[in-house]
Amino acid sequence: MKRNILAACFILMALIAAGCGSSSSSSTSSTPVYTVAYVPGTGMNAPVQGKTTFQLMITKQSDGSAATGLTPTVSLLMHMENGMNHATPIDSVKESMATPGAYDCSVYYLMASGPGMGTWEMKVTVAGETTTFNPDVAMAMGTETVKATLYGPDDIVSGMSGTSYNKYYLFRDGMISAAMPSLKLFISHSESSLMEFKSASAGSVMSSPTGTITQMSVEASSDGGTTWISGTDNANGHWSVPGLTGLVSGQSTTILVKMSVNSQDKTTDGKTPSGTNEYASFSVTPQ
Ligand SMILES: [Cu+2]
Repeated sequence: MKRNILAACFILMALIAAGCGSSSSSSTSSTPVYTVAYVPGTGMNAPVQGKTTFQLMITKQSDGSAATGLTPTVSLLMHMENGMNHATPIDSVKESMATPGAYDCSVYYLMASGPGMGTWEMKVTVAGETTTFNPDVAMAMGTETVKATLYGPDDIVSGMSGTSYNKYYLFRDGMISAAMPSLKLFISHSESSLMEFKSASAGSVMSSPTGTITQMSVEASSDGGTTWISGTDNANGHWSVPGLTGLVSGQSTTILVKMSVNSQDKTTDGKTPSGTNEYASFSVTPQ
């Protein structure tokens, strides 16, 4: 009896979470086996433009028990009010080590949702069953830079509407501390006019334009470009630049970031490096 009450409470909590700023619907040919609940973070961890983590809670419809050992996939598409659609970089979807039936997701939202902007559509597919949610994503607040773009002639794609670029998006990948000043970035290459993203690290294979990344470097400067420190490729688009100097806890500062891919220096305007187009600027406030 106690167990049933607990299970009922759990389902109710999951339903509340799923109803929080999102709607869900399932599409399956036969009776669904699983219930998927979207559990966004709250407070400091609420969904926001830039890096966002959240959980999916998956239970079995038969008895409401936690569904473990699954490999759910997540896709995100923004329906813009101007009629355009685009995806956003997804880093990982992993089963939680702590909570049975929970799956930890890490994504990088290009844009906030809302009036004048558009709606995010998230499809979660598990064992052939797809559940759709509409996550609310807040605008980034304060002075922190959440993302920047760098690109170059190698990223030109020619389409029906003329020449455009498949740019590299550099996202802040967590906090920076004054005591351990390491700038963390997640770098993703946009493909197919923002309908797809590929994490950018040595060995990554791009599809538009086609090619493998055989050389990539990321450098950062915290002294206005006098000293540049080489970053470390931590694979799957994750980069870190340790040992930045002069950072003070609680004091906003600008960190410049340079990047080259396959020996081409990427710039803020896609043109040949000359002066201030050579680096992206990240306004950061160390902890
Ligand atoms: Cu958008």
